[in-house]
Formats: sequence, C-alpha cells, structure tokens
Amino acid sequence: MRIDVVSIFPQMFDAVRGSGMTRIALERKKLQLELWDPRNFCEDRYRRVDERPYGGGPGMVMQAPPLAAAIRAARSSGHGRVICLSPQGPRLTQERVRSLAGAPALVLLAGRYEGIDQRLLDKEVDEEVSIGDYVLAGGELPAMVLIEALVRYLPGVLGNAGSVEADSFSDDMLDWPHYTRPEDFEGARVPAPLLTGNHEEIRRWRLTQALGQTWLRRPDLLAQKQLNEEERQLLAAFRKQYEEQESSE
Ligand code: 9D3
Repeated sequence: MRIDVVSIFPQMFDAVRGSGMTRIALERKKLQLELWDPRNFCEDRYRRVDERPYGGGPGMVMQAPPLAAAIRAARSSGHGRVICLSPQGPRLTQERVRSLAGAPALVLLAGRYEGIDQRLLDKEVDEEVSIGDYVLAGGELPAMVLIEALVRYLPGVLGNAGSVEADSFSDDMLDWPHYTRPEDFEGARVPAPLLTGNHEEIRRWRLTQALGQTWLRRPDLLAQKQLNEEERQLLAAFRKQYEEQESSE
C-alpha cells in the first residue's frame, strides 16, 4: 500500500517511520510512506500557507493554492482517494479502516490552524475522517492513527496473521483479560481455567470473560450484537456470578 501524506509537519511522521509495526511494514516494502510539505508548493517567498479568515474572527485558515499543489503532486504518484483528517468528518471505525485497507493508495491531508479553505475541500478531498470528539491541534496524529490501523491489514506485516481475523470478531466485543508468567504476582494468581491445559475450558472461560466485560463496560456494544445460544448461556452465568458477588459485598 502506498500512503502519501500532505502536512506542514512532515517530521512528526518520523514516529511511525521509526518504530513498531509501521517500521516493519516500511522495511518489508509492504508500505510506502511519502510526505508532501505544502510549504514547498508556495509561490510566496516567506513560504506561508495560512491567512486570516474572510469574514473575520480568531485564528488562521490554511490557504487552498499550496495545499492543492501538494495534493496534486502527491496524487500524481499514486492514484489514491484523498482523505482529510478533520474534526468535521464521520468517526473512524474498524469497519472504515477495513474498507480503506483494500485501497492500493491513499492520500491523507493533515490540516493545522482553525481549518482549511472550504474550496480546497470541495475540489480535492473525497472524504473526511475524525478520530473522536476531542480537540487536537492538527490532523497529523489522526493521520498516524489511521496509518497504524491500516498497516495491521497489510499481508505479511502482523507477526500473528490470526490477530486481524480475531479482531473482526472482537470489534463488537471487548477482549478477555490476559495473563502471563509469573503464575503468582504479589499474591494475585492466574485464573485456574487458564492453567488446566483444557482448550475447551479455556475457550469457554475467555468467551465468558469477553461477554461479561463487554456487558459491564460497554453495554452499547452488546446491545448491537446478536448472541448465539452458547453466548447467551455464558453471559447469563457471568451475570449470575457477578450479581451474587455484588450482594455479598
Ligand atoms: C477549537 C477549534 N475548533 C473551533 C471551534 C475547530 C478545530 C479546528 C482544527 C478543532 C480542531 C482542529 C484540529 N484538529 C484536527 O485537525 C483533527 C482532529 C481533532 O481535533 N480531533 C479528532 N479528530 C481529528 S482529525 C483532525
């Protein structure tokens, strides 16, 4: 997959270049990441990319011409859809990540300041995406969030190929709790079913925990999920135990 990013802070992307799964993807040539700085596409000799808003008001607005030139340069290499990271976009979901991961190339536009000239968005941007309802200073970290989420879908990047599939199951359910050595950590023991070596018992314990934790912490997710007969029984057992424990405390 090829990802071209348009940003006035290209150095921020050293973070994804230099570490973790994204670095592996780059090394294995599963991912090609190119940065395009709109300041290099300015006519202006001071390299400015922002101006005061028409109509007045606080803050600055990113100007259309340098952004358009940078996006067009970025697109000429790939032929990707242009996605603007924007607080105005629909929220990024795993489903959207999955659908974008199928694209051979994407252009990501990360804005700064109060916003981007609307005409640039109208002419050059195919879709907008937000990563959540909180205020950041720009689209760079959201772009990196999207890149990391996408890279997990590239074949030959994830060590454990099962993880992406496991997520398609678990994106509507929380994870079960995980344990590793030592068996006893300051008096806290690993739950007994995990030590039995009985795969069926372990599977049932994990499914029960996933259902139970989702019920406790994210009832909104559970409400959307169609439970099968086994899941209904396991969740009922979890709730019964939880409620007994509640009333005894
Ligand atoms: C407080 C400023 N807001 C005016 C009412 C608008 C605003 C402009 C620019 C808010 C944030 C930003 C910069 N943010 C992004 O570019 C951004 C973002 C975010 O802030 N939160 C979640 N997802 C994203 S994607 C891009």
